[in-house]
Amino acid sequence: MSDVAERALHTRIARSADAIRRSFIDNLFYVTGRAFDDATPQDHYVALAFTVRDRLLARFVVSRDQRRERGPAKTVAFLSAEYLPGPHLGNNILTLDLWDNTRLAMQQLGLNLETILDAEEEPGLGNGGLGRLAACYLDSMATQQIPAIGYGIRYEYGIFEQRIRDGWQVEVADAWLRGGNPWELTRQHRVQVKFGGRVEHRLDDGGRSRAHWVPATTIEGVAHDTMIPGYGVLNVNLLRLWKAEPREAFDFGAFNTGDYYGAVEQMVAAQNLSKVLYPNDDPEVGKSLRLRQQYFFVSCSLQDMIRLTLRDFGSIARFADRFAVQLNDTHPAVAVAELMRLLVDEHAMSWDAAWELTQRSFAYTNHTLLPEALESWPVELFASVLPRHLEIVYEINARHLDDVRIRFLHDAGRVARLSLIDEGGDGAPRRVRMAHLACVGSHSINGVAAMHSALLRTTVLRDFHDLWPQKFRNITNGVTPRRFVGFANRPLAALLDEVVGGAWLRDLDRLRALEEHADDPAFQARWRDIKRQAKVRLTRHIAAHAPCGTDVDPDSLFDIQVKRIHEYKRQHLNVLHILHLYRLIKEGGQRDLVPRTFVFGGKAAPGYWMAKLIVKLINAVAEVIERDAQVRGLLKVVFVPDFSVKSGHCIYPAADLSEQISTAGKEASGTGNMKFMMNGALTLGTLDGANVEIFEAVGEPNYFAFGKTVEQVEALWRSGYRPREIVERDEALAAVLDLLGSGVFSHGEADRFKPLVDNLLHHDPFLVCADFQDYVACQAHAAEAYRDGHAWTHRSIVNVARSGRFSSDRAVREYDNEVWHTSAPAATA
Ligand code: NBG
Repeated sequence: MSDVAERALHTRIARSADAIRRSFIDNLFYVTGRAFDDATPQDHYVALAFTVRDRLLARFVVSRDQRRERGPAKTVAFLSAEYLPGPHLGNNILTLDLWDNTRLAMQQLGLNLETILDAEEEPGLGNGGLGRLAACYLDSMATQQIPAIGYGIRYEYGIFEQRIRDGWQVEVADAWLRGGNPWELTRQHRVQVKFGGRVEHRLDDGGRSRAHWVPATTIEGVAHDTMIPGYGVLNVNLLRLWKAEPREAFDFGAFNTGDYYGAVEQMVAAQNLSKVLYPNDDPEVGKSLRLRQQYFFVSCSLQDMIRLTLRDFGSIARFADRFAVQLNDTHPAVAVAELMRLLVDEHAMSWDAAWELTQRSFAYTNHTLLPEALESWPVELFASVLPRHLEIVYEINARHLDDVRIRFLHDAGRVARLSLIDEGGDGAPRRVRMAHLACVGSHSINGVAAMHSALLRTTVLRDFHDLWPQKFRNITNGVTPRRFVGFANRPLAALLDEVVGGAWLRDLDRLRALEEHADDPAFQARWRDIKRQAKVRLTRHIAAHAPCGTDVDPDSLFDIQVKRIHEYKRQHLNVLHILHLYRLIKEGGQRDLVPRTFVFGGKAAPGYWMAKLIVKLINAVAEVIERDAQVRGLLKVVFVPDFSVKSGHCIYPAADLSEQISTAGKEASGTGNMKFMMNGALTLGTLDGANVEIFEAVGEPNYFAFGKTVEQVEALWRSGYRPREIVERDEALAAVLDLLGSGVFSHGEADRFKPLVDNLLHHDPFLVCADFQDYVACQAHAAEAYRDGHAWTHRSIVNVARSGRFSSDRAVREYDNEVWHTSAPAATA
């Protein structure tokens, strides 16, 4: 931060504990209307949020002024249907370097900062890793001084709140806005978005055919901005979320003809667009509304970018110099057609010039190989919502396939595979393939871990790779160390400050210097003490929130798996191992096991029945184990309800062992694996996604690897996989499946988990049976390793020391150097 700017900040708004205390008391009164003595923790939160926001605004204004002085800069427009930023208050206090003074100010008032932070409801505007990644990238772009706007949807209801009732997941609506949102600034200008209707083609004055879209409805987008400050720099970027509103509160036409309710209905329909986030992995989502949501936010965002381009450069031809548009998966892929429409139809640009600009602007990140997650829309639905866009998609496709035919003469199969339209057949409808649209419209295509990018090239995007190998690259995901270590694990952060110096939070590679201390007994003792503190903290959280949450032993091995519940992530493999240990104790009388606490957390999509059954299974096993005196002290299973960014803060730091056990080839990257690693957990995992790179970074014996590799998985499928045969050969597995089917975990109701057992015996699509034996052996090996405290601590330190490359700072710099080419200053640190 420059001196001048620093002074400007200080004069605008004071940062001392005194000043913070005074602002807090003012805000408590003027914002919440409460006298000090009547205020609740929620009121304290609001008052402190405004106090911090005032200081953030001061920085925002300075940052904006500086930017204006420098002139318009190329900006990243990050288009994402999901963001999981987590609670803002604590992170902003840390980022603005106000921690000590704020804590002191609260202390002086007899208040506890942690209790206040705990009152914040986080914006759950995403499902899982993809949305959290978007939030990590915003944090890192701000810190790396890459000008950026994150564009998305301001869902009124985010991801549901998960409660556990009788072991089952129950979904409760997430009314995160009910207490207001101190962090957002509502902007005045509104953007119009059209839907449905028809297209007319008329000749313009120059005799050129022009399309005129006559929509059935028009609604408006209202921008809500959240400031995203960089750490250790003045720069503040924006998260701009669109809320849908009716064009006019009433359709006066309808009102005048007496159709009052019709008019109100339209108003409600408009607001529905940004009402609720769709859960992913859900086979039954209401598709039409989702397509509308995607188009809505994309259109608002592109119109906003065009406005800014015209404001700053006076010419739309400069669009690609003003914005690098990153498509976070295919959810915003309709942007390719929308930008073409805006350029050609509304700004009278020629098709070729518009296409050149479009391809120069867009880049696409793919986040999954799972075929069911690759989006496509029935042509009929697409036509009814976006009639003009369908024409544009057809035109893009015709030109694209002409190129393909020239390159690959007489290869009809390839043409069909590369087409933006899946022709359906056998009764299946024709569909628009969104990943194809994204690939054709972008100059860069990347996967999210080395292995995933390699698989993309050889599987789902193989034909595109044949066509344009130069478009392809890998950019391995990363996570922000500010939130996940700096804020979530303050004792560890303090130790790191002391040992490697404070710069590690902006330059995570500096942690490498920790390795010098990895064998130092005094240092190790402090390391272990910090881990234990974190475990005690999690123990308290569990006692307050989890069923079966009492008497967790902080000295047991904390073995943790938190992530969305999905068969490919194989929480059930973890459960089978627990049942195996349970049997060893019950039947073999084994008492010398390393005491373990298995912690699970994660949401199942409301319509994904098998995932919900797995949640029930975990809770059922937890309950039986809880009641069984024979295993007490050795085994404990806990399901932490409502896994979120917020609960993650106390979960990641507490882990000894991080479970990353997806079937090889299924997890694109994973990012929880990185958060655990940064907090000193050892990974027990398959060679899948970014696990492979974690393994490369730490090597043996600092990682517990098991399971079939991608090649072995493929070979197994090719040779005809028969799980039953494996079960017949593996006594331990057979016994565990019997136990599961016996009714022991379902109050004698033997059929409860039968679908799960049958699925494993007859299909086992994620190779749980094939990996079971190796998993159990690897787990036993990890437990043995845990007995040696010195060696384990050494490994834990090595994991943290080598986590530098998993910082999202590294990831966004790669994007910038290879894809976006903004002129952000070179890395400082
Ligand atoms: C998820 C992958 C994860 C990955 C995140 C972020 C989707 C579609 N994909 O493995 O499953 O870490 O994206 O890239 O949500």
